[in-house]
Amino acid sequence: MLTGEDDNEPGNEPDAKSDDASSSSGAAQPARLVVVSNRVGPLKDEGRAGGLAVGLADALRRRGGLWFGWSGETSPEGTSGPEKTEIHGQTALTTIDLSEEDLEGFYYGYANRSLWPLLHYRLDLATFDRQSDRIYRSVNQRFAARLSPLIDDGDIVWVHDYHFFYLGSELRQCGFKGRLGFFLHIPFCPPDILTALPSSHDLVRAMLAYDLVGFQTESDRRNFVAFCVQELDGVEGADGTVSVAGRSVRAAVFPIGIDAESFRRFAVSPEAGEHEEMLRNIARDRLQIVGVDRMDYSKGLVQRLQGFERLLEDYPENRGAVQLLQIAPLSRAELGPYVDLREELEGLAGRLNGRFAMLDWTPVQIMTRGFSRRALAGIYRAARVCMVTPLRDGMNLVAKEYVAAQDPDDPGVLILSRFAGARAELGDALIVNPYAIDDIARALQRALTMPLEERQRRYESMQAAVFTGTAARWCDSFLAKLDESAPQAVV
Ligand code: ADQ
Repeated sequence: MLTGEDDNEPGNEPDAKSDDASSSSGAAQPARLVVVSNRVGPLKDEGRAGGLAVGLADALRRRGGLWFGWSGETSPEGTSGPEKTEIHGQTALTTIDLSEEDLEGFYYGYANRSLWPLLHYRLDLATFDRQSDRIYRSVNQRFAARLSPLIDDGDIVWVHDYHFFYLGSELRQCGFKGRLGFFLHIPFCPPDILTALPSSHDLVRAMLAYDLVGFQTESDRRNFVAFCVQELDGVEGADGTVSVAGRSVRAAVFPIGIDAESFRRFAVSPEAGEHEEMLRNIARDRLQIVGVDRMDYSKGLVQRLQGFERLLEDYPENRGAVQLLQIAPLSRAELGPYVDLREELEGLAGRLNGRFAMLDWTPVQIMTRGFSRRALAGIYRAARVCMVTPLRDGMNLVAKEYVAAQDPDDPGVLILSRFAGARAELGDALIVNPYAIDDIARALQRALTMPLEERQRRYESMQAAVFTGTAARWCDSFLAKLDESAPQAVV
């Protein structure tokens, strides 16, 4: 996801449209790329950008382009206020504000109280109200209206994630006739869950305005196709297309990756070394287990702590010999389920520490602060085990970062949820059911006692996958498929 928590570099002239914007796919130059996402940038990976930003920045640099989204700020004018643009070489970063009402209805409301839980299969946490639905559609419409004058039909437009399901159809309404793609970074739940959303038919119909819709996994793609077939009387074609009432969209799988080479370099940087050493010194001869996740209920943090507690109960030789560092930066901390989660985790960690701690040993440490990419790489390298146990996750980049950061001579062990998208590529991790506390405890024990030879064998196969399925490849394969798609007629 584009968290956009990093600051962008200052830019030069405020001019969003590049000179060769009208070049079409038939010409030698590839079409100009226009990326739309909730948060924008950063363009340069100086140790701060996530895999996604790196992949996109690379493509934007090569093609020249525009990256358009929310500034991260609110103002009374909201989406009708002035654009802010930074130019970096051939690429412009252009953002607009939201109003307070938009922030509440669009971002906190529909995107994060309705869609996020629902698409992560958490019908129990999803709430729906027509006011948020209305504001969400309206923000999509206004973003399309602001973007429209900045692009032309020779451009290739790539919209990202659950904030902008309607943006493509709104752009078509504004008259855009060029190629239009969409990528969903989070899961797409089965039709039986999605239909609980009062406007689910409208939402999926809006997705049909795109020429290409990309998903992280085959199961997400199948769920989308199933919705079109079961709910909208669509017909599945042989070539990955699905047609509904005369409109046809191609649905395909593009697992997102990381910039593995950079991450490996980060892991041997002096800053990484300092963090690795610090952690090893603190742990002394204890084995370190690490978890790195936004504090989100989709990440399975409660069950993870319970699994660790079960390890200490069932395998008492680990008492005093292992410790768990959970890095969990706060996210959407204003929303009720996130407040509850934080309380529950802190209570759980407090009880666990109270029950097992020794004078010189604290079993669990939870940290909510952020780290630079290099520091994080050092922390991964110091950890014998990394727990990536979401209850549901689109992909999970932490799993890939942990693998990329390992020392090939003494690699650690990845414990991975069967419900993370990364499972499809990282089958040589120890795969667990994140709901099954005993399963987590058993996997932890196995990881902590795994012989070097087995750790190396598993690492070898996983690193091959991580270094092949990179962020650049994800980006290139999506754009290649979009390049070859015929633009849809304007609806
Ligand atoms: P997220 O839910 O944010 O992304 P994830 O893929 O794990 O989940 O990415 C999190 C990123 O934040 C990682 O790059 C990680 O290193 C970084 N991070 C976490 N804690 C940090 C800290 N304290 N300091 C610094 N960096 C930290 C969504 C979907 C995922 C999907 C991605 C990309 O939910 O399933 O993999 O988008 O498509």
